Amino acid sequence: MNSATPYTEMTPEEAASLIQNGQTIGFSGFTPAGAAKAVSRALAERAKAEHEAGRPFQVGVVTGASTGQSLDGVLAEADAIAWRTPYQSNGSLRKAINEGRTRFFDMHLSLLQQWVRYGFLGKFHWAIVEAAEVTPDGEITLTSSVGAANTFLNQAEKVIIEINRFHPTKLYGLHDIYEPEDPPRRREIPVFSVRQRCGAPVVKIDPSKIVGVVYNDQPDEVGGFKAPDAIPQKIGQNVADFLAAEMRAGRIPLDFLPIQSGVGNIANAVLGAMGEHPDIPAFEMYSEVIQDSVISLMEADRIKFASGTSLTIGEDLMRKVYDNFDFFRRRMILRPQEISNNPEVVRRLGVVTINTAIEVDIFGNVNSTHIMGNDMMNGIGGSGDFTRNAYISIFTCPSLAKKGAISPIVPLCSHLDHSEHSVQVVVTEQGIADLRGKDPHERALEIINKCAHPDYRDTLRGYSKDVKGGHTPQTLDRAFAMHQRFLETGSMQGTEWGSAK
Ligand code: 0RQ
Repeated sequence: MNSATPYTEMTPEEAASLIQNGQTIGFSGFTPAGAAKAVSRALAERAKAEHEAGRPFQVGVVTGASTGQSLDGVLAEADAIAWRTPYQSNGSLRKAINEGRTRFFDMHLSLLQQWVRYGFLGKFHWAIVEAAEVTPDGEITLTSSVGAANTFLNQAEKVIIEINRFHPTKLYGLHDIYEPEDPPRRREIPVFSVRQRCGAPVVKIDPSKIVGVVYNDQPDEVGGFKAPDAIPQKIGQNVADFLAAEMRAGRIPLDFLPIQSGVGNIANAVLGAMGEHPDIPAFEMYSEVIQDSVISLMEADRIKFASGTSLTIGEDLMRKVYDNFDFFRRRMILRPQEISNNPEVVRRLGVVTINTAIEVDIFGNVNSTHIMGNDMMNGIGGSGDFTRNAYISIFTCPSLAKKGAISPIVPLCSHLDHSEHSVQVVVTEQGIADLRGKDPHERALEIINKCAHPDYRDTLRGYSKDVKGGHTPQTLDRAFAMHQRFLETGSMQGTEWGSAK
């Protein structure tokens, strides 16, 4: 026991020794803010030792979303993950998934917590959660994310808390923890404005479930952003111009609407361009990830408030936020992912959603997750939660990938995440395709002429040239000819259609 709390203080190794082969663990962590890091490292070492002794050792790993090297990375490298859900982005784990060594199933992030409560994912033996503080009566102040941590803490049989001293206890009050009732007793989610709180600042659990507390001081493993190069900047400019034009046309209110933006360099550039646009007023975000550009736009008073589930910012910026926390505390809320991504709330608040696609087809279907139909990239994340329920849904991507060998605009997506019914606007550095109110023929022309790279426009136009009749000018035996050409030659350039069979 330690003098400050009634909990047993453990080393990460002692905590890891309690976990058994075949058990399921809910870890805190979201892109990869607030991820548990110490026990997972020790667990990877334990798995390696067990494997060397000829014994099987693998666990089920469930998180909020992606985590860093200290969780997904080391566990995947130790071949310790039997199955995993939802979103991930670690290279070693991606390899294990695509080689069939780890079973991965992809989920909408807003569904995860209720699936855990409904029992759809089986029993949760452990919750391993990073915290800034835990009181003797079981009140837990989380760190830089909420994700699904509150549900793991409530549902798991046993709990290990990683107190991370990098994060100050003054984080108390940043989080808004609300867990809805399950059907048929569920009521409306009581969030009627971006900044409205509806829950508690802490997760409260039965303290007798906490079998140990581990101490750590490692910051979040958040990758840095590249200074945006010309292509993401132009995409960002196009999105900002589109939204300003929608406002001028009276289709977005003059006091604007909340914005959701995905993760990555394009998303960062889009927010930067919106922040600089003279016609876009200071706005609010109802998003899942609060990333680097949001912080500088808050300081410049261009973003008034951000509601998310994670504060995914680099170490230096995080120190700056903590140094000036009175300023930021008044401008941010971190909520559970089932609330930050909640379809009901997204639809109610009128969120304008901006996400990045891997592939978009000429009819407006989007692939966010797979490379050439086979390999998993990261997962659908929250893109489906937001897109399907958006006021306006926007997808961005560059018009070329892999130095021009790939056109992300294709005749038919090699995997489908968002259908033409949910996708309203596509933006590349070439231009803006507004698909609203257009039939499949019009959509195809709009996307090819406005968004495809000029090097691929004739090829894409040729795809439908022989189609006679039908509502959608699709030719099944040619639909993947561009992909096939890439797989055979290393480039989609020079795809020829031949005559349709
Ligand atoms: O590969 O790094 O080897 O060159 O895909 O592409 O352009 O670096 O873009 O990092 O923004 O990721 C969709 C994956 C984009 C991400 C995706 C290759 C490309 C590169 C990555 P290299 P970029 P980003 C909220 C919203 C789904 C979840 C989501 C994502 C690599 O945004 O995971 O939206 N989204 N969540 O070269 C083959 C193509 C390609 C291609 C790109 N057509 N074919 N390779 N690449 N297009 C956040 C959360 O939910 C947590």
